Amino acid sequence: MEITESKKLFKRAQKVIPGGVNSPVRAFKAVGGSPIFVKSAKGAYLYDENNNRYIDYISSWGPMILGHAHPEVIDAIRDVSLKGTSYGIPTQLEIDIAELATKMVPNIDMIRFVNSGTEACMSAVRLARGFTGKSKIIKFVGCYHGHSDCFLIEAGSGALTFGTPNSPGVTKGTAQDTLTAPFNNLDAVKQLFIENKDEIAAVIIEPVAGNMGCVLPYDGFLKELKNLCKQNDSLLIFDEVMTGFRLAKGGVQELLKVDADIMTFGKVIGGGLPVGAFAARKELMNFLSPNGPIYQAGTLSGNPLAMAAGYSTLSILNNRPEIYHSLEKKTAYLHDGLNEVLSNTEIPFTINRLGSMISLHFTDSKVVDFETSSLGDNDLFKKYFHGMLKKGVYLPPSAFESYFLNDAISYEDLDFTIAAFKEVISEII
Ligand code: KE4
Repeated sequence: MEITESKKLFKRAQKVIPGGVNSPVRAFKAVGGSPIFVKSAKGAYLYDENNNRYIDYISSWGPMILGHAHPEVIDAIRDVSLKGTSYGIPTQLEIDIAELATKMVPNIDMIRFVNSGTEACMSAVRLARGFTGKSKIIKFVGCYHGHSDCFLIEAGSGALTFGTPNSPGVTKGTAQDTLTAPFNNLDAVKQLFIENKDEIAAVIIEPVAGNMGCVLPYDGFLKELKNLCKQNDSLLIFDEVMTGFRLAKGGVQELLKVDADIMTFGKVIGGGLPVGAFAARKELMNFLSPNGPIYQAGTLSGNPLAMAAGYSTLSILNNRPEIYHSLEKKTAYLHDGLNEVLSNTEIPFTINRLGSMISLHFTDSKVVDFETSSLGDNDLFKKYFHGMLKKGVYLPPSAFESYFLNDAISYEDLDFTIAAFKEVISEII
């Protein structure tokens, strides 16, 4: 498979864009090699600059749940664009999507739109800190909530287990207010509440994690977290940027029947345009400016094009909930196919899956947190990734990512993927 045009573009890009990309994971640093450059996409397929076709298993890291260039979404964007692209003045569209989102997601009365998942999570933490008057937050190792300073913290070695920056530019002052615990480890969270009594504003979690591969919460873990927050007058923030509107209409709160205090969204809610959002009961949301004292703002928040793409996507999902069942069945079919291929080899593996999120880990350990996710054979993953890419299957270019199926993927595409996987594995062993 020739990717000469992408290689030329990557060289050009690196002269004027740091690393040649506008988001690091795209540069293929975790898997090596030169990234492909996409010229167009339609349905389940990506087309690179050499016109190679790939079945897409990242769906733009989640947003394209309906598939690329869905006609109804494109029409909605086109229709709105003819009336102008941004006003910085309220529009009916913002009300329409806010009413729809608060109808689809349980346990929220109000929602504020922003422009990315990072902005949504950053604003949710400020809302929790402002509402509780407390400073510290607990996050989980391996969970990613965007690139706001307070999240770029890794497990500290300090006795108080507060974090240390995992990026230059993040100050020690910021890090001391972020505590970290291993995912699925309730005792560690209990200990943090004891050591930081009355100081913790919120616990923020990806309720089904997608940034260490797909990692599921233990039964009862999320409910216990909610109880701990309640007992300590802290708030529970579900970062549903990945899971929101993907795992169910109402996200993890609907699927796993557990309530949080603040929900954050991104990806699907924007239908492929830059949208994030955070939502809660009105008692909390009315603390936000201009009604309340907690400031949060954005020039392009509620942008009409983005609202049109999001509203069209959510409307289709709301009116056709059978899409979720279809995605679940297709992902289970893929799971079975990958399992079948690997079960006939000596290769250790674990497959984690929930709904249309799935990840393959080359370890025989159960993958339940970042530590166990790190046990995967990364060299083997790189060979797997490039082997599949050459056969026209585009997987996430990192072992620490979830795959995201879109509803345009057909069973023929899944059979093609499983057959390609069988060939790649036989070439590797
Ligand atoms: P954005 O700022 O990238 O829109 O959202 C940040 C974010 C917040 N919360 C969760 C659970 C997320 O997964 C993300 C972003 N996800 C990554 C994929 N692991 C986006 C891909 C990228 O960084 O390019």
